[in-house]
Amino acid sequence: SIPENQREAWKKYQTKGFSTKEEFEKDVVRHVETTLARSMFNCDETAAYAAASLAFRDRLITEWNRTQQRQTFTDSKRVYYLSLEFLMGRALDNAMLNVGLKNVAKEGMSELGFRIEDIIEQEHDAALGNGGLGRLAACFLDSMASLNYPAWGYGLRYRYGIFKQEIVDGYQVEVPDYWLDFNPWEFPRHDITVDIQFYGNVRKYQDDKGVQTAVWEGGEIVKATAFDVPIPGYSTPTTNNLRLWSSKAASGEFDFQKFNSGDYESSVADQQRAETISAVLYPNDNLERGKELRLKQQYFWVAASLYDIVRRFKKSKRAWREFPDQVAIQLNDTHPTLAIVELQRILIDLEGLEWDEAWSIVSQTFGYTNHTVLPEALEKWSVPLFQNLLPRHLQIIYEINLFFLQSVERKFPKERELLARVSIIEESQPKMVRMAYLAIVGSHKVNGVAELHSDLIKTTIFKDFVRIFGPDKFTNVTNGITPRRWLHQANPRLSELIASKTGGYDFLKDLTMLNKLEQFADDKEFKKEWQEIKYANKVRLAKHIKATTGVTVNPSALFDIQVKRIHEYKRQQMNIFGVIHRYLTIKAMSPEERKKLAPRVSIFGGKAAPGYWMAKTIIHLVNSVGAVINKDADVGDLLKVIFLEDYNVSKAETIIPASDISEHISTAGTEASGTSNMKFVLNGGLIIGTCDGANIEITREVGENNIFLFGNLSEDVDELRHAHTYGRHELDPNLTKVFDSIKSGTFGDVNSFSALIGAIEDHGDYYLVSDDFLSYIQTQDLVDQAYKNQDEWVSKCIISVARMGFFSSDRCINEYAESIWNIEPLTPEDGNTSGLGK
Ligand code: RUG
Repeated sequence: SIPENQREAWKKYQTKGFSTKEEFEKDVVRHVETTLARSMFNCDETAAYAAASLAFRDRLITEWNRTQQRQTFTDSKRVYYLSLEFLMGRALDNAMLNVGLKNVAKEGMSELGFRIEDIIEQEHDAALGNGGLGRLAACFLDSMASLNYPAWGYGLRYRYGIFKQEIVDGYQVEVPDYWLDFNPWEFPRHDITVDIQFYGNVRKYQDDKGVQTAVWEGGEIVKATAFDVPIPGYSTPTTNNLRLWSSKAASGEFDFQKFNSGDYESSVADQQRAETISAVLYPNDNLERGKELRLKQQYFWVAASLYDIVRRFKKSKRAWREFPDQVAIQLNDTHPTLAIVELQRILIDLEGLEWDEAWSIVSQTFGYTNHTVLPEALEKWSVPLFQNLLPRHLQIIYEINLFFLQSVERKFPKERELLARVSIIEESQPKMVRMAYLAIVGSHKVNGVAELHSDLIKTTIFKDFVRIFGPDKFTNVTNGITPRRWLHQANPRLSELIASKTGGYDFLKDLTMLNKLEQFADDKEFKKEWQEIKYANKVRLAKHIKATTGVTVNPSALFDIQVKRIHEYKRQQMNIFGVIHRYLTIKAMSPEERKKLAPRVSIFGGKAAPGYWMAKTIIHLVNSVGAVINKDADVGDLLKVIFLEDYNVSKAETIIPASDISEHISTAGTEASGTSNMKFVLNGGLIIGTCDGANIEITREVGENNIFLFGNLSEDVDELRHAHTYGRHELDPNLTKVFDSIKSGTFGDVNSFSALIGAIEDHGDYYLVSDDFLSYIQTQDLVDQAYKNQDEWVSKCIISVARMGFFSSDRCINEYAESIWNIEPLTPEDGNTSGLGK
């Protein structure tokens, strides 16, 4: 306990952070002059960004401390969100808006001689993720803090996030993204470290009472160090924590003995090997490659996180059986599944609990979110690799499997094949550990991320498990997005207009309030303002296009956008084939017909995994088509094709508000949810899409008249694929014409694109491009017609935005909290921090 006089002194000098413009300026100047050792004479925009960020960081960390104290003091149940990816984007703008001091900062910076917009642009995206899965985790952090949930994120602090994409001669080139050069948003916690063990072997021995104990010995130790990133809630003092782990050699800096003996190279080898673990994010989206380093990353991160979680729980001195009342852990996909095994290991090997008691605690603690049904994305690890890297964990997995299979056998005694089907160990050559099955067996709830997806996992990949555990274990939580970043930050003018009609900015905390907009769907004045905002956003994007590609696009044209990871299942190839079809159609049109056509700009963006050759070919084709069409004076403004380099979160904030129509055109049943579909509609754009993922629920909310749906349904996919395999596959004639033009060399070297065409013509058209092509181009014609009637179009957009309330990640987090985590918000008034330290 702290004596009263000391307490007073602490309180008196407690950091509070600025709240007025003057205080802000004072903090900025202090940081420029002391932290950065510069002055007004050499403070450039980078230094100004750094100082402004540090001023905000000071504020955040004060609230961060209070939030953590409140959570500890009230001893409330916490949720831990384990994700290998957090695609955070930029922090400064978000922090300014969430704490409600952007105007203060804007005026303050202006008095110091800087434009806030230029300062924001200095920040490097924190790009610790590939795509939807990582961005979802970032939206969840924002919602958990905004709703005052006691929640922590745990991840890896990659030295290199997702690579930077450059387009050179139409091809993707990957460049390393060293984002940590200067990062004012993280706090290194050199005092919070965990030793993580790898390799070695397991010795079993019996004590005097005949109890068997396993000891994991030998091998290699790597040190995990914590780096904390404050996560400010919107319009609340709650500031949560994202803890990222960084790896270092446990033995210190380097081997001095080797160094002294002149063996310089191997003196640093241990250090380098250890640092490799958190060095780089695997750049695959929806693909697992089974590399040892990836498994090492997974164990390193979950072991450090669990050590931390258990250490925090043990401070409360509660009995172990209370663990699930205090701790909920959500597994973002199967990447953190080892956490299940690690907790069981801690409880039985280190804490001495009986297997059954331990297992009951473990399985009540975890929830597992599945994000894909694609077979290539379902994680499996080879047993020999596991045996070598994590020998004790493999034993525990075998034991978990044994008890699980015994229970299945008791329930379904006559079904031998069922046992093989659901076994966590696949009897292949080599044997494999099926991580999704382990995640299901070790969790109390399993959820999919959109209704169709959650139904599909129950009827396909996890069908047997529904029989075994019953349907209640499986649930759906449809994804959501944070309206703070994806409306207020990305589209401030639209946010302001909405606020003017809905009674202030409360809609950012309760997105269902958007429904008040529906009454303005026919309001002339309102529609005019709405259109002006969209146009201004398109002008902003047109400028970006000009600056980055040199191509001039007309902001009055229909902006048709598909930005997301490049993947065959997402079907960017169908989009570009559609563009070629449009080009050929325009070329064949009379001048009179051309006059009736709505000019279009087809915009693509997204990264291909470096080893995904077909995806890279799609990028090459888009660029090759653009190079021809954009130079064709005969076509002029009627059609332009743009590939935007290096799509990332901050670019998305410029691109998404500028869309008229966006494309979400995956083969039905393949896109688990999609979240950019929600972002585009929230920003007043319409969608052309398939009946897939969250498109289905978006349709239900906005109404069928306000979305352009096309294509085969997921229930027809198997039959169509079967038909292709057995030779009844006739290509759509429109697509054949497109292929003919590519084959004739219209878009450059024919051979470059032969695999792309071959996949459809000769190899079964797995993604059903040909089957959906006619429906796609016909629906694009409907888009053209609809766009010509601007008055109706704008009404559709307003009605759609008004009905998007459901897709807030706040709704989503409340569902997780209630139906999976069983946690309550801890609002700042709840926590009486005055007795802290007593
Ligand atoms: O592909 C899915 C998206 O459909 C989904 O919206 C997103 C968030 O739930 O997750 C994506 N995903 C799935 N990313 N990686 C995987 C498989 O590991």
